[in-house]
Amino acid sequence: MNEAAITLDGWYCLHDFRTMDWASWKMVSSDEREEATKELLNFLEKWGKAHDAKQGSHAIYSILGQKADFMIMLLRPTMEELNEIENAFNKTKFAEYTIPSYSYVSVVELSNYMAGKDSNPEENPHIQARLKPALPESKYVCFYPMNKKREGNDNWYMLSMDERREMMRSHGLIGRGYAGKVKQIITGSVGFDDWEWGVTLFSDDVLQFKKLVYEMRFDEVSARFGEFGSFFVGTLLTKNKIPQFLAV
Ligand code: 76R
Repeated sequence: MNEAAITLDGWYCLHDFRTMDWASWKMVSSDEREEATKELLNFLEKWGKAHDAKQGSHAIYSILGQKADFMIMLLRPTMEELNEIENAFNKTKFAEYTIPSYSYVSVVELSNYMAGKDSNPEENPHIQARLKPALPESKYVCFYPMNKKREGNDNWYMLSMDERREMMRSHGLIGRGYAGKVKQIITGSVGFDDWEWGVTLFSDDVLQFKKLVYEMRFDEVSARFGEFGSFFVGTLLTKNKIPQFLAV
């Protein structure tokens, strides 16, 4: 019997990681830099309108370490919109001074492991808010892609629904211990990108990422089945902070 978990899928998601080409950025005139910065801020203005109209959400984080300098996380109701935004952004003067370093394509996902049976998700405002989330303005972000293992006796996809549900229950309990400290958005990417899920965590206390991910490593579902890609961690870049971030 096919026991695939049933997913609810919400807004489409693009994580766009860029490195700044500071050498080129420094070489142009301050007028040109100002114009390029304005272009970026205009984009944010436009994205802000989509956010206000509840037609999407976005966040920009300055990424620590050499994997990238900043990340734009974008949510939209359709993949076409993400594609349009990506293309428009790539055509800006500002984008000429950025070098793509990583990207991730996925869709906000809730699975039915813990779902109550009686409610209609279309009419449940709590579920709708999770499927179409307004990204929090948390001080820190942590992003990584992950898989569930398919290897010998550790094959997640060969387990029964009941076995998986039991493990997800324990997973959820650990997660709930971080309620109010860490907000997580799970995005599914089977068929869209190289891993099966993207995990995006938000917190005002960066240490909570380490504590949560570490605690989960001891839980069966992560210990036996979790396979992880690169981790990215960064700090919030609000619109006000962008001129300072770009100042040379
Ligand atoms: O949706 C729910 O809140 C119900 C419980 C729940 C599910 C179904 C839940 C809770 N998660 C679910 C699904 Mn999760 N989660 C991760 C990671 O680093 C690691 O070891 C794993 C990365 C973290 C940190 C995390 C946090 N979760 C999933 C899935 C899909 C699995 C599938 O379908 O097979 C993945 C890949 C995944 C991974 N999870 C929570 C959290 C937290 C903090 C919670 C509690 C949320 C809350 O109660 O508010």
